[in-house]
Amino acid sequence: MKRRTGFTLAESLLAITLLAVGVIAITMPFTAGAQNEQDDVRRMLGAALAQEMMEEILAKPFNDPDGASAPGPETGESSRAAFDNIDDYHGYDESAGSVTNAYGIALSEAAATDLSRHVSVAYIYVAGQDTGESPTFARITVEVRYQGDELLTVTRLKYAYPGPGPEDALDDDDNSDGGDIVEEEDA
Ligand SMILES: [Ca+2]
Ligand SMILES: [Ca+2]
Repeated sequence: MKRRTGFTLAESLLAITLLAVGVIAITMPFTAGAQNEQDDVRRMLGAALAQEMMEEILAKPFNDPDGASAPGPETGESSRAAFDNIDDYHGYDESAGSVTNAYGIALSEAAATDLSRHVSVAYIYVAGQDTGESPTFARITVEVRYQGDELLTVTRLKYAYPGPGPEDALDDDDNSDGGDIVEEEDA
């Protein structure tokens, strides 16, 4: 009878395979955990960026100080710093790498790489409203994208109390800045 020493090739391969499976099984939870952490950090940052932009927009008057305003900037409002009412932000986009705060300082966070920010503002009428009147609701949407795909979107409705337009205002005691904010956050 032939005396057996060592392992056959098949046995060695099986042992290597089992070891490899074991190593993968041990390593995967760690890499998956790190990946989840990255995703969480990015998501948290994205939420902060969306919120920050929303607050900046909501701090602006509903109506343009000069009167008529359409979604998008008016003549002379060529930069974000010159926006003077909510709907001027319509169509405002910051591509990846150029997300800046309200002071014009670019975000240098590594987690912000590949994040971009997009704003749309639309006037809407709710049921029962006279569509012949100036709209009193604006829907503001701030979307943060990661590598071009939606990461999260924050939407709010801003209500402007109907009242004298800016051209009729005699002083700063003007109630056109509205209230009643409804927020929908899509996570
Ligand atoms: Ca304006
Ligand atoms: Ca405008």
